[in-house]
Amino acid sequence: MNQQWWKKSTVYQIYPKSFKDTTGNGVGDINGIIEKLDYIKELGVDIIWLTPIYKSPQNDNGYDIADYYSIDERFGTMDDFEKLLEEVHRREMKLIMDIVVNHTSTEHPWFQESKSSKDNPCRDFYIWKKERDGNPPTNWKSKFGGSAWQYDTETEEYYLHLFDVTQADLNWENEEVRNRVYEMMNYWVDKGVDGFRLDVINLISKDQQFPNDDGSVPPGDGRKFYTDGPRVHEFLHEMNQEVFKGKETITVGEMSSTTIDNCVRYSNPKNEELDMVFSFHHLKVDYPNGEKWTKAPFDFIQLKKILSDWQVGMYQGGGWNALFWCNHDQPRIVSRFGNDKKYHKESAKMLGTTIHLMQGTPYIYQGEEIGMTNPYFDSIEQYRDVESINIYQEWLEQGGKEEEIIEILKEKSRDNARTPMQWNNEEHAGFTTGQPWIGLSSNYNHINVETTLKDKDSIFYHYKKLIQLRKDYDVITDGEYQLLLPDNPAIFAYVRESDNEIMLVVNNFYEEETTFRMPEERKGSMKNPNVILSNYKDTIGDIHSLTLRPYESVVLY
Ligand code: TEU
Repeated sequence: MNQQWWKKSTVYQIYPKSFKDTTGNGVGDINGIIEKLDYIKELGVDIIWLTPIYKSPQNDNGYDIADYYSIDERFGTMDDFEKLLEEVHRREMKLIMDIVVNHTSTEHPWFQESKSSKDNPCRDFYIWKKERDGNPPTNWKSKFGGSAWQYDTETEEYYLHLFDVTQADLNWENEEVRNRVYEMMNYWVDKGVDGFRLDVINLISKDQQFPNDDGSVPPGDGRKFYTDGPRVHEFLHEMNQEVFKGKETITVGEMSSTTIDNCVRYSNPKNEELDMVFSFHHLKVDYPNGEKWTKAPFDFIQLKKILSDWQVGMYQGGGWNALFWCNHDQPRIVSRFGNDKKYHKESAKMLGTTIHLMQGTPYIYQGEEIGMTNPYFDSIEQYRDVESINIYQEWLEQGGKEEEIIEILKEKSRDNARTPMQWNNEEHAGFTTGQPWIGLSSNYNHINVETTLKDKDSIFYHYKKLIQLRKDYDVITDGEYQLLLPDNPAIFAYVRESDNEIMLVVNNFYEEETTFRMPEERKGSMKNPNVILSNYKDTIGDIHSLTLRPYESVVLY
């Protein structure tokens, strides 16, 4: 098998808690996934990524692992998992696990030991520090609000938690920690899993000086002292040698606030670190001045620039991108950069086309393929996510109005992605026969899998074509990328080109009709191209002047 078999593959992300419940307890489970494997196969994807299903108190929906070696009973048993793996393989798909090794749950036995006394052999598995002049060791902020340090009254020191207070950061400087992590990963590889998505993996190496983040305006949150930190490449190379080398695994690192240069290093095969990376800059174009908790339109020119810079930078450096709009932390893309009402279908397809025909490996998040939308929850009681609940409380404490934060959560909350998968138009969209752990969007009567599969013109079949195009046209995987009309305020157009192939992708990101005109220097580069994909029944005009209706998307080859 080709070593880089995943270059022509597409990944489907499952958030088990919201996928399919078979027990009636309102929480999705492994057997629910098994039940729906034929549906996933029908889409044409090659790889399934499962978000964490290990034993966990679920304070952050499984990203707080209490035992890396067992399956949380809410999701099923190890036998169920093994059955799932077998069924996935039987359908000639692959399965990758989500591994969270920047931190563990504070319920993990390592942490319990570590916390028990200063001379416990596991003390150094985590990052413990003394107070500094009556304050926490540094002024770093937790990503979920408040200080990143928590005081422990018994041993009179603070431990670091970049995320929730129940997610303690592991000390990667400790060799024993690293060895235990690799050993655990090998356990899953030996079981037959095909790879890993590595949670916030570029945060594992902290600046050992632990400096305060002062001097910038507004003051920093500390991220510069642990993002792509001093030893991160060394640690990932070591992990590669210990776990992945010589195997046909696929690895994707989730990279918080990273840079192109670092991502080239992480994913260029020569360095033997990871296979590909998720970066998030393109999903911050609606965070004015870096602020997530505000309502703002997205900056379209910036969106084009960021995606294009990554395309070019990674191509030139020999790195590899993971391509995505959606995951369990992001609002639904059709509600965010599309139009989830009047142009639901058109805009969902247009967005799919824009991202899938770039260079990299595309990821589809459950429900994206049917155009699931944000649910627009309007009361805090409907939210479940620790991040949303924390920001709501912080907002009120600081004198903000409740209506304001609710309006912001409707757009930005991670729960927007976590509502149950919409299978049909029966009660709770066929997700559960019980009470779902989180509410559903009211639009499941018409946006659901059953309806989508009956409609040959649905978003689902458009995604299916995109997946197939990547297999059929080498230029999608190998060609160079060039952005056209960078300053055009409505059109996202790019060319993919190799020695003997050329593909033009033209997308209207807005509701108003507009015209794509081929830039002078590009005229004549394509002879008699054919439309190979579109989201309208016909095309108006030709390659030199193309009329684009609302959210129209045309691919010429
Ligand atoms: O997310 C890491 C991350 O940095 C974000 O996408 C995060 O959700 C965002 O900054 C919040 O505003 C990963 C997981 O995907 C996420 O679900 C976990 O909560 C987080 O790590 C901690 O493990």
